[in-house]
Amino acid sequence: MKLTKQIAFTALLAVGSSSAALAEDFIKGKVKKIDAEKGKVTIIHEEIPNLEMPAMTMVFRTGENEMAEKLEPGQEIEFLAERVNGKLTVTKIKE
Ligand SMILES: [Cu+2]
Repeated sequence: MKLTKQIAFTALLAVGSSSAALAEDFIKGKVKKIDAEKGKVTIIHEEIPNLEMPAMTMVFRTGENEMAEKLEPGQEIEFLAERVNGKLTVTKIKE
């Protein structure tokens, strides 16, 4: 009985920590500048562990142009970034 509870608890912990890791994949940033025509956005971002990048201000490509159209300078966002064809790209913005 005690062992069963222990296993169940460990399983819960495993589920909890994997979803926490997913949540952490979102990077906090602030939009500085948008160039919707070129599909580029300048973001003041926090550290990006999956890209091994420290906090900085830089230009990202946007996956889709509608994404850039929804952004405004000064907007605080949480986003996902990946290297797409060698270019750093915002792939998702948390709504
Ligand atoms: Cu950067």
